[in-house]
Amino acid sequence: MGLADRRQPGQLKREPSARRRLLSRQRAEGSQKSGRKINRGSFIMRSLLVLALAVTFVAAMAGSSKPKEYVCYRAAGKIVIDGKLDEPSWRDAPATDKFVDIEGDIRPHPRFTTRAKMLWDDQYFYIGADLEEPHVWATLTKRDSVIFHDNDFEVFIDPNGDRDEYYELEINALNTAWDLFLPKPYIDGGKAQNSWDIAGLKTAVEVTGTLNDTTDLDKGWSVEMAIPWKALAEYAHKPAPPKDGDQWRINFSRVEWRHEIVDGKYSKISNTKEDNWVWSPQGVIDMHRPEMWGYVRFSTIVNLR
Ligand SMILES: [Ca+2]
Ligand SMILES: [Ca+2]
Ligand SMILES: [Ca+2]
Ligand SMILES: [Ca+2]
Repeated sequence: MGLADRRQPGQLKREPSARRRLLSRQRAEGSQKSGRKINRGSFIMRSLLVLALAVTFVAAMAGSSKPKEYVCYRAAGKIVIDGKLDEPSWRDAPATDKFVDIEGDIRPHPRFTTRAKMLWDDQYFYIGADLEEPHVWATLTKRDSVIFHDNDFEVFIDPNGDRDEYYELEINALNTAWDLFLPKPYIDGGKAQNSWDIAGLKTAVEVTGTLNDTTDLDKGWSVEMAIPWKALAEYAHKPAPPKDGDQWRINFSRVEWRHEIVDGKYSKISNTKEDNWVWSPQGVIDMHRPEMWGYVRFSTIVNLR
């Protein structure tokens, strides 16, 4: 999801509808009481009460999108980047909460489960993800293609959490990567630098099922990545590798398109919007709001059973 503008129209449409729901609720509350004789004082009191309820409602909505948190432990031994998250360190690494809709709890729960894990050592920041998916398919094979045009898994990293100078990495089930650097978010006039590559990046995908085969149902796919600290250090303005207890801002997203099968091949249903499922809800259909991302706290503890 590199392009913010493809999501902003949806956001603009939805916000007024939330306001409409609130207003109609207030009107409904008012009409239930319209039969009673009321004096001016109680009308003002009731208005204040409605206002207080509205403020509480808005505060509750804001509270529901509190950024997620994750403790990233050190890896014990070698992590082989083969797409299989079967090393002991992965086995014992905590899984994130299940991903939710990018807008949070106001939208339906994702149709398929997604969870991520993180690990680190002196050389790499490791990210693993499991994506439930009955139809694993992908088409893009060229590095730095617009990968979210396929179903994908996406990583966003802002080491010092200042909203500027952050990294994005997207990958599809063919293990094609799109890595880019954002000097600042699109809404602040930022322009993506696709030519920025993560030097030494290692990624792999494991499909549990069959890729691009429409005749069966799959279990899903998993992603395994090793991102060199050396590459992340470039615009980190923080130690990379991190120190014990350091916190970075990070979020993960998964783009999922509705498909149909045409002549035995997967194809996107035209004029349908993609689903965006994320770890830490953004509240709006835009991943490029780094202030909404989750927190990863790095620990020097090796967390093995
Ligand atoms: Ca592995
Ligand atoms: Ca930054
Ligand atoms: Ca690139
Ligand atoms: Ca298949």
